[in-house]
Amino acid sequence: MSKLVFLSDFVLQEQDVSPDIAKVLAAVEIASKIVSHDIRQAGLVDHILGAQGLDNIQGEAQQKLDLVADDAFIDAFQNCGAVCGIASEENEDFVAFTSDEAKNADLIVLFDPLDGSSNIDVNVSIGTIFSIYRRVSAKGTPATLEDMLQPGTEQVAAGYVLYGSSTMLIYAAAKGVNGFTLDPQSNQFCLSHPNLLMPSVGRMYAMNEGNINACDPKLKSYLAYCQSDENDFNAPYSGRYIGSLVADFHRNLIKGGIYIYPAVHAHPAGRLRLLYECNPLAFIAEKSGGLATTGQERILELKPTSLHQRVPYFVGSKNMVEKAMSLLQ
Ligand code: AHM
Ligand code: MG
Repeated sequence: MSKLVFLSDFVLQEQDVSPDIAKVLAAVEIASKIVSHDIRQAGLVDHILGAQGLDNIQGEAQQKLDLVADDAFIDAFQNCGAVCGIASEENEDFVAFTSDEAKNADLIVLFDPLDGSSNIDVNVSIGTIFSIYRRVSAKGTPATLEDMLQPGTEQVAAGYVLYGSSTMLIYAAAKGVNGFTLDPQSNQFCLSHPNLLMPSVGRMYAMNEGNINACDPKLKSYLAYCQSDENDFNAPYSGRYIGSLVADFHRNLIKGGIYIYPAVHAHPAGRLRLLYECNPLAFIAEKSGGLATTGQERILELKPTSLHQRVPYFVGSKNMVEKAMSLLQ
């Protein structure tokens, strides 16, 4: 059997990652192992399953595990020595860390601590999504809102942890995308999916089709194309919608496919958050050869206007996203 390559060794030796990015990845490792462990015990211990009784800033019911994950990641970033501030989907405002070490740090992390939280109680895959930027404010001062509202093109790295049938960490940086699987025996993330490339077309489409009458009617032509014999495979694609973006995205990254969350009546600007969900996955998509747009514009070029901004989202295999866009014109 070939030697296992741990994430901690990989980032230092093969990816030429700066020491501060390595510290953030170490923080992601620590927090995601805590969350992964908690998820594996869900149902057996009290503090894991169910709603905790309050809504988050977006008016969505917070689950207990949303908060467990949020605390674990904030603690890890705060203590890693490389991050001056964070913003999380679960908190109304960003947090500028106050220690001298943090004020002198260079990195910002934006994250969704637990994506797909409506799936927590039903044992379906969920994940953590994160995005890393360099600050634009001066070192030695507290992080600012401007640091948080940078376009996705400024991301230095991004990734996600998928708590699925195994726990995986996907990490994308300038040189490409690599996947690591948490080995339960050693409790280490080990390189399992080197140099991931998203197929340019796949046989699967993911959209909440319950929304079909609540969105742009032109989308019906794209779904009809997916369901027809007239597409790239001359056979209907398969519909696959998990309802955890990170899990739907991961399947499409490996097998090829498209994920769509358009503007709908209930969410006129789209449902997914630009900073915590769309930008990091757009970065990973592009680094692996895929594409992410609003249906009109490239996601990574949007200039964020607020922390919890939502956008319509088309992400996945390049040819499929381009085809969907062509039918929306
Ligand atoms: P969350 O971050 O609160 O879990 O919300 C985002 C989730 C995505 O993971 C998922 O694709 C989508 O919302 C599901 O929405 P819907 O239930 O409207 O289909
Ligand atoms: Mg989410």
